[in-house]
Amino acid sequence: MIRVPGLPGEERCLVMGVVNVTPDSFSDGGRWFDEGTAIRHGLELVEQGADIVDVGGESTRPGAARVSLDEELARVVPVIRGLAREGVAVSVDTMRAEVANAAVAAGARLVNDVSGGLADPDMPQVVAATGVPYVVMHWRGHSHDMDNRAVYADVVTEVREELAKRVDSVLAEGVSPEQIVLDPGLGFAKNAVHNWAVLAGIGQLSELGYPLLVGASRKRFLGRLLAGPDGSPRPFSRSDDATLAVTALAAHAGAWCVRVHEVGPNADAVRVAAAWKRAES
Ligand code: PMM
Repeated sequence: MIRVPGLPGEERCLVMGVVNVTPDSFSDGGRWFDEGTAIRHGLELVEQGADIVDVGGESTRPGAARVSLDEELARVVPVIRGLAREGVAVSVDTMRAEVANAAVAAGARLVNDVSGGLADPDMPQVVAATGVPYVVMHWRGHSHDMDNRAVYADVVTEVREELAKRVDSVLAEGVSPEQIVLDPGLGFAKNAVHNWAVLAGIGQLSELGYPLLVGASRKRFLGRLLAGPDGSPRPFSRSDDATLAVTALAAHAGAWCVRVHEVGPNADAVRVAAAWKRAES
């Protein structure tokens, strides 16, 4: 099992808490936008049981436009430095090599790249040089048109093949196999049917031989599943219990880490899944 330096070596699924330093993120945009609030929120997440705090400065919600490099750096670096100083295992959620580099220099211990190295050709080499764990997510293009790319004949097979290609590519750029974590990218160029198929296919994706990260928290497919009688999706703020159910099932299916907004109950859920698994063996 891959280790983020400084984490306890528990045999359970890890919990990554989300701090979006953005005015417009998927479900928490604007809430942690100033530096002090973002750092305080990150520390709260650790108190609630987060093993890793994921700091992002660019929204990836469907349709989102990109922010400039300078803006992204200004958003994330001070927050990462502040949290790292407190001993928090921080990951940086970025598609940009320069941001990843600055983040690691500021104390980040993991790079979470939703584009899996596709958005910035320099990313794999930068990650290789830092030696930190690298989340390679399945991605087919930027948020402004990713919904148009949600076309598959067999989503699990295609996600698996596309991730395998990304792995080959980042390995060729010098990333070591021990650094790699894979993520099927729920909601990224995937509709609800695709997301459920991918979750049910966690076992097949695990066969690639790398730890898996799952990011279902507050995503649109959960709101749609829980739609009211009139068909209107459940708002993000009331889909956290559904996230919890996905966490328990994903952890039991062998996920290495879940990325969530509401840490406390998810930290409980991964312990339940671990106890269940232990009793099975
Ligand atoms: N989802 C979002 C952002 N970053 N990173 C990984 N590795 N996996 C994800 O599924 C993922 C991510 C979008 O969600 P948010 O806007 O609520 O943070």
